[in-house]
Amino acid sequence: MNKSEKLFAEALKIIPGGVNSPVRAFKSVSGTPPFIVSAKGCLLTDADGNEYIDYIGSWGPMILGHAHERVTESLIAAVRKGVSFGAPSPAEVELAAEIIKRVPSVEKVRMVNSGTEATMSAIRLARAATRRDIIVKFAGGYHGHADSFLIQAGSGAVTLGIPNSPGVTEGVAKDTRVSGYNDLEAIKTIFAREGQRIAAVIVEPVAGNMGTVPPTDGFLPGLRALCDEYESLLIFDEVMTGFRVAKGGAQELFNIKPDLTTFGKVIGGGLPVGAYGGRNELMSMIAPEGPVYQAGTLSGNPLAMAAGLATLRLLDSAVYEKLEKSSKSLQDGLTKQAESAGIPISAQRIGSMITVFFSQKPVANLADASAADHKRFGKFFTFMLENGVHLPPSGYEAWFVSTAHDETVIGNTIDIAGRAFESLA
Ligand code: KE4
Repeated sequence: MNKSEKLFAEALKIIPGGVNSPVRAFKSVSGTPPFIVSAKGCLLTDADGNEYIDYIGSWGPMILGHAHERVTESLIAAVRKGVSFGAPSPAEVELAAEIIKRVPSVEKVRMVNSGTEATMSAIRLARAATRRDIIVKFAGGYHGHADSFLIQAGSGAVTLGIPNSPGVTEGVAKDTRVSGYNDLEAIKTIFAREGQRIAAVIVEPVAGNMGTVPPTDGFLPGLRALCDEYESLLIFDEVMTGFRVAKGGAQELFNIKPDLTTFGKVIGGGLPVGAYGGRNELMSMIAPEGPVYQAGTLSGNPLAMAAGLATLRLLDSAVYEKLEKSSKSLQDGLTKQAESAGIPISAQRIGSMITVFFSQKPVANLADASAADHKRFGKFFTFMLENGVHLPPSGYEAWFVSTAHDETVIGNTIDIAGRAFESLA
């Protein structure tokens, strides 16, 4: 047994599934997850000294690559000043201002400790503001593991085949409706039937948890119009897309103004973080300004604020131009290699979020994503890992390109993928 295998055997005895988040367990691909001991730039190093080009990117946060000098310096400086005060600190105000500067629909923002906390708080606020109970989500949409969302959920839930988790009570599930992503007619039917009871629609403006699935033209504007018509709130879950797909997130890219937005990942630069925000009239309902209670011991933690600030402040337009170029060349290269190997794929991308579906046709929703060949993805994943490229270990996830993935790294990835596709032919 190598070191990762020994560590996994040990972990399996004392941690559920040997991991602290299910999707890391390689359940839908074969083999033992490498235990990572360090990372720099676009490279991961495991306990046995193997190096991998990393496309997990910590599931989104590492847009500047791992251990970026400026982020590391900010973090070390913050650590030296003490790690948590339980009192307001200047960095919280600075990060709130940075988010608001980039996202015009957000006038006030509250920091929390994860994307899950952000989305569960946003729907509590939406229910309070509208005095309605029903939340509409989309099949394959993943908004963290709060009860209301574990109904036909994506990411690890769909990967493990438990999109509807045990432990979620009928009482909770009854207030969640699930519609089809990119299917405007379906959600119009739900609204026609019970629109007066719908507090909010929560949507990933670019789905990233059933693989990368862009919104079709008209889908997001259609959701905006429906919410306006029935006075429901539109929540953009930008935990993954926020500051990832554009400087102002997906709402800038698609020019849609949601009522509430949730954030995570990039705004913490790899430290535990989440946030939710919107117009003042809504956010002023949050305690202690208003009656909607939400709290957190480590919310606004100085370390997460320092890493998030350092990251956001480096994300200028030039970074997004660079990411667009490198991610497009990866997408084009993968498509060409698969074509020459005679392997049908749909390489789908928005910005630096990309997914290769082993599918004859484009993937527009969860049914399409589920119909893709996930066994073939498993084989592809294993070939890539054995040849030094660590993809997310599920066909239902987005790969992330960082500014540290330079032309040479992208070229190497494409070459290895070419051999991987050949091995599948
Ligand atoms: P966290 O609670 O994991 O910080 O955020 C939940 C969440 C909410 N909304 C969106 C759009 C998300 O993508 C996520 C979390 N993303 C997954 C990756 N697909 C986290 C990976 C994991 O669960 O380990």
